[in-house]
This record gives sequence, structure tokens and C-alpha cells, in this order.
Amino acid sequence: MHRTFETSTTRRQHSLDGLWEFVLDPADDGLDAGYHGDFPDDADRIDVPAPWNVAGDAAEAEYESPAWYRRTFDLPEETTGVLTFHGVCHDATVWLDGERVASHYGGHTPISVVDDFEAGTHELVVRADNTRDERSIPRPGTDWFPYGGITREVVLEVVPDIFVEDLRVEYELDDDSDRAAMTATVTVRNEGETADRSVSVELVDEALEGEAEADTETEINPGTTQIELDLEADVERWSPHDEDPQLYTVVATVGSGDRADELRERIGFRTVAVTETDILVNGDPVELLGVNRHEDHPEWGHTQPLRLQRLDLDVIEDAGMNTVRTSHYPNHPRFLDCCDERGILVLEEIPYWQFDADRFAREGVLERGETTLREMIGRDRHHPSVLAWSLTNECANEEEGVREATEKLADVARGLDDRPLTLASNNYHPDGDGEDLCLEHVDFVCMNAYPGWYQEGDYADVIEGVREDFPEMPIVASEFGAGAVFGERTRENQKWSEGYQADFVEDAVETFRETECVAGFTIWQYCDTRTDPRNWATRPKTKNNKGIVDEYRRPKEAYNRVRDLLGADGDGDR
Ligand code: ADA
Repeated sequence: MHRTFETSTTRRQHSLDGLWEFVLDPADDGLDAGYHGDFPDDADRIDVPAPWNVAGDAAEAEYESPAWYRRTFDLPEETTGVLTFHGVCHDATVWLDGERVASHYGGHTPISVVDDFEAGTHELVVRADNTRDERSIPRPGTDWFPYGGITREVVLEVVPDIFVEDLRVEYELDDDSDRAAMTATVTVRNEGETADRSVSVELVDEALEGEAEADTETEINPGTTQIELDLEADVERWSPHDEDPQLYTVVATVGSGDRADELRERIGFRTVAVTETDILVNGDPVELLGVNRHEDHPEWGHTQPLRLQRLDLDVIEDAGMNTVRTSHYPNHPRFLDCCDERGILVLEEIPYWQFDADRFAREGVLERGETTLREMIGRDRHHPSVLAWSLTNECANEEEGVREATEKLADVARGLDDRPLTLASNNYHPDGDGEDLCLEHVDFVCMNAYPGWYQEGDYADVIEGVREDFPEMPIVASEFGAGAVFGERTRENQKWSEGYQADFVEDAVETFRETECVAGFTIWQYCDTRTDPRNWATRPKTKNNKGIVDEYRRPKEAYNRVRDLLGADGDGDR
């Protein structure tokens, strides 16, 4: 299951995970050869979901080009179906029974196809391409591995011909009261004839005893119809300080009896605000104590079993931390569910990593990122854990073209959701110098800097530079850290030793915690991660080794140091 809760109690869900036929297409001639209608006979088989770099044979470990997948499935009767690929890295085309039904760019947001299916056998073919080029997002040369393939679950849901396509809940929650005024927007899709249907929305919780419900009876024409329903309820707030924060299920239903279709979402009620020095949740400052986490593991790559998602959160919480930056792309939705359930705070980002104005100006680049931003917000808007959307990471923020792109991205995000916005800037330097044209478009600063690792200097000076230009916004130290090879212990605590990293992280954390305008930190990074093959010559073990635990989640000295520093505070804070 791709979530930790049931997303519908009426729909039959066919998992299409498992073994698919698989062929590489290094010359990119599968399209001309018509693989979508005539799949090669000599195909291998591969696990889905999994990146081919870990699931394929050794030859595929570094493969960066198109590859093709095929499988069939049977349906007992004619039906309408919603087919969802929860993540294909990163450029996907889908054919159903020989017909192209979807093209999607972006490896970390879902692809959805609605179709009418006959009874019998159906064929799915997918072309997945992880090639990075001058217009790709991510760009070439990132510091993470460019996994390819169907990396998240594939599901076919059987629905009636009039069904709930989407549910969006917005709410107002005053800082002083616990009364939530909600507007639920239900998108109903009709694949058949015009018909009357009831549409209802209910906020479900034992304590509410059915009091938070709204419904209407309406004519639904073919195509999509949006219905807004208002409801109110006294709620218990979601809080990062609770061990078991309050969450509610919202159920949207169209139709009744054997024609009923239901879609469920889960929400938590809380406010987020930003002052000059703090980030407030429910009106109270929260100190962000956290890490950056890539979806990475030597055995599974980007594909994260629930066990690993929960283990990572255990490791993070055991050190007294409460925050994850999902650097540098939308994370698996079930990971965010786990964060909701534990009161972990999340900064979620799209993969604009080190783009300059030239790159943003290339055809389609801004549109692709805007689409990913829309899809991320559409998918993740109900997670109370998500504190803010992050628009970019370490872009050339001194360039006017980047400023313009950032402004457009900020407009897109603000048009969809009222969470604070941020971006990670590395434009300020230890000599106090720096200029950033983009931060004016967001609500708080995420500051990336590596004095003491890539260059000399102190964090206090970097902060001073940022503060001079942006005195009205709090700063989150979103990236800082030092590389340490697991097990490397030296008498002098040299670079790459665990001791050097532990001292480095301790000093930086102390500086951040004693600086009033710093609202928190996320250490670069949680675990050691496989980096781009182009960086292997300069990265020991082919990894970015700045993890405070290694790739198998074995703690380094820095992890223990952080736990010593925060353990009492972190736990006491919750
Ligand atoms: C940057 C970047 C990270 C990582 C880090 C490092 O800050 O945002 O993705 O590459 O540097 O380890 O150098």
C-alpha cells in the first residue's frame, strides 16, 4: 500500500507491482521499432517497483538512458478504472493496449490515467527515461544518483462511471480557537451519461459523532464537475509536540448503494506562521532540529520499503530531532504519512538543484518545474507535517533570470496553498559577502553553507551576511556538514574522520542554537548516499559521505554527538 491508511473502502484495487518484462534501449530506437505494440521477445524480467540500477543485473547499475517495461493483467468484467503510477524516473510514456495514454515528466509525482476497460486481458507498456541533459530536471551533475525506472507502486482502481477524482480540503483555524471552518472541493468525474447523484463530505472521528458532514444532490454531466461543500467542527489540533498527534479522515462520497464511490484523505489541523526570528506552529515557536534525507539505500535505491521509512524516522527521533528536509524532491507519500503520525516536521522541495538563468531559460524547463510544483502541492497539501514548500536549491540567485523564475514559481505555489515558502540559498559567504535576489519572494531563508569543509570560515559570519540583507525573516540552516568515512578514526581527527565530522557538527549546531534569528537546522545529511557517477573520482566509496549515519544506517560519532546534544532537549520538547 502506498499510504499508511485506506484511501477508499469502495474501490477494488489491483496492485500491478511484481515482475514486469524489461529491455534496455540504449540507442533509443524502441519507439521507431514499435515496442509499445510489439514488445521484444527476448526481454528480461525485473521487479516493480525498483530502480533498474539496483534491481537489474550489474550491467544496469549505472544505466542512464531509456528502458521499456511490459506486463498484462486481467479484469473479470467491463469497468471504469483509474490507473496510477506513483513514481517513474523521470520521463515516462505509458501505452495501454497499444494506445498512448500518458506522457509525464518528473520522477517523484504520480501519473494518473482514467479509462474504460473491457473484460479480459490488457497490456501495459511503459518507456522510462532517466537521461539528464540541458533541459532535464534534475540536471546533469547532481550530487545524488540518477535512479531510473518504475520506482514507486502501480495500482489500478476499479470505480463506477461517476466517481470522485479528487478531494481538496482547505480550512481556517483561528489562532485562539479550535473551531475549523472547512471548504471541501470534490472533483467528480463522469465517464458515462448525465445523471443525478448525491455528493457528500464527512470529517470522521469518534469524538465528532457524525456532526461534521455536508451533502448535496446534483446533476453530474459527462466530464469533470467541481462541488464545494462547507463544514465546521471543533477539532483537536495536530501538534509536533505530541507523541501521537491528532489526525482526521475526510471521506468524499458520490452516489449510493452499489454505485457509491468513496475517496479518503487524511488531514491534521494546525496553523503555521513566520515572524522575524521564528517559525510558529499553532502560535508557538518550534525549533527545527533535523536532517536532510535522500531516498537512498544500497539495496533499494529510491524505492523505500515501509520498514526503511519507519526505521529512518526512529533513528532521527532517537537523536532528539523533529524535522526532515526532503532534499531535493517530493518524497514517497507514505513517508509523509509516517511524519504526520509522529509529529515530524517536513520541508518539501522540487528538484531545481543548482540551476542558473541560462538553464531556467531553456525551452520547457520552467514549465516542467511548475508542473512538478503543482503536482507536489496537489498530492501533499493535506499533510500537516509539511511546514513549507521549498522552490529551489542553490540556484544562481544573483541572476535576474533566476529571480524571475523564482517569482513565477512562488506565484504558482501561492495560488494553490497558503503554507510559507522557502528556498535554499548558498549565496552568502564566510567573509560576510553575498547577494540574493530571490529570497524576497519567500517567507523564510533556508541557508546552505559549508565553511570549515569546502572553505575556511565561520557560520556566524555567513548568518550575519544573510541577516543584513533579510532582517525580517528567520533563517533555517538547511545545509551544513562534513564528510566522514564510516569507521575512519584518527588521532588528530583529520578531515574524513568521524571525529572531524562530530566536532564540526557540534560547533555548527551550537552556533545555530545560540543565534536568535536561526529558527533551526537540518544537517547535511541523514545517511551516506550514492552520488552521481560523474562525482565518483572525488567522493570516497562513490558516496556523499556527509551522513551522520552510513548508508546502512550505522551511526557515526556525529550521530551520537547530536543525540548527546539534543537528546534531553529534543525529547523534552515533544
Ligand atoms: C550542496 C547540495 C547538496 C550536496 C552538498 C554537498 O549543498 O545542495 O545536494 O551536494 O552540497 O555535500 O556538497
